[in-house]
Amino acid sequence: MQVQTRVDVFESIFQVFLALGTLVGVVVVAYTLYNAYKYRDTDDAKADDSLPTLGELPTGGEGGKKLFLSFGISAIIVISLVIWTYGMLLYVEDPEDDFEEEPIDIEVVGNGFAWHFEYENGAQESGTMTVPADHPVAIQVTAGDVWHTFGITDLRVKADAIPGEHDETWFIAEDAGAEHEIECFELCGDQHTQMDGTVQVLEQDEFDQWLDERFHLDISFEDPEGEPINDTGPLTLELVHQENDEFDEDLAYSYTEEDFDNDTISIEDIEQGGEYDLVIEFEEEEFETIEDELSITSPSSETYTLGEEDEDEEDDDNDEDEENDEEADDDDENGGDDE
Ligand SMILES: [Cu+2]
Repeated sequence: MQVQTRVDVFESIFQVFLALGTLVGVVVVAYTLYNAYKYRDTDDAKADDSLPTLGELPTGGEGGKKLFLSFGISAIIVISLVIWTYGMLLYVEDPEDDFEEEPIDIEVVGNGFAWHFEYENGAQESGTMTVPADHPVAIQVTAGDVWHTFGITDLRVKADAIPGEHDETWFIAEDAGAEHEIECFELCGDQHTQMDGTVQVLEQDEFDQWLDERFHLDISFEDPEGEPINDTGPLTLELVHQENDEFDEDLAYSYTEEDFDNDTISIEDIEQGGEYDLVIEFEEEEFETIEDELSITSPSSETYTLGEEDEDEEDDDNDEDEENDEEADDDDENGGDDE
């Protein structure tokens, strides 16, 4: 059996309610018009025994049979609707048993008027959520700052994003190549209307390839003048996941100068994102050993300067600057409160 998407479920609930509502409406209006015509004011009206008189309690005719029938049919319709709709909503709430494939887990974080997505393997994206077509996607929605609500109207998705809580929901995007708009459905601040994004739907094999390329890392070297270095002599490059012990596989990789191609070591083996320790040791040349921490969550390249100053220190300086900026902002806010 084809798995029902949220769109299918809500579409069929809407269609059934529309059809039944129309049917009931037509019957009620038609019967009203029929009676209005039947009991219209004519000269021979006094001859009709069944004509209701003012102040009389209607029996519904035929000893209450009609009344019983109409109440009975209404009750059956309403009760069946409630049971059927409740069944559909139970499916929407917890469809996992009906899925043929394991859903893809994605954590969704609303923060600073933007949406961020983290995949099971540690890959991260912002703004664009890439998913495979026809495959269930389970999302865990949270927020980093204030209350937001994650919504994809096309796919009938809406989930509260609340700091410290994870709201779980799911969807299936059926059309490969389609793009669906993501919006924030909670008035969250002055940039609320710009808090949007896109769901990009890929074919399953395109998605697998996309996910595989998340952790491609290019490492190259340059001299202090910025000229590429293509002859470093023998070297060993070790890349180890900082939480290596927590994974079944060994997430430690090593390379040598033989892996250089066009002055670059292209690392394509990584399948788990996260924080990695990088150590590069040079055997012959007088270059200093490079030690770095890399956060590998999307395709990236690193260039290390060999010789005098290394790029590490520059990076650290930048980080500090950012922190100082944030502190400055905080001070501003506090100042505002005091006034
Ligand atoms: Cu928001």
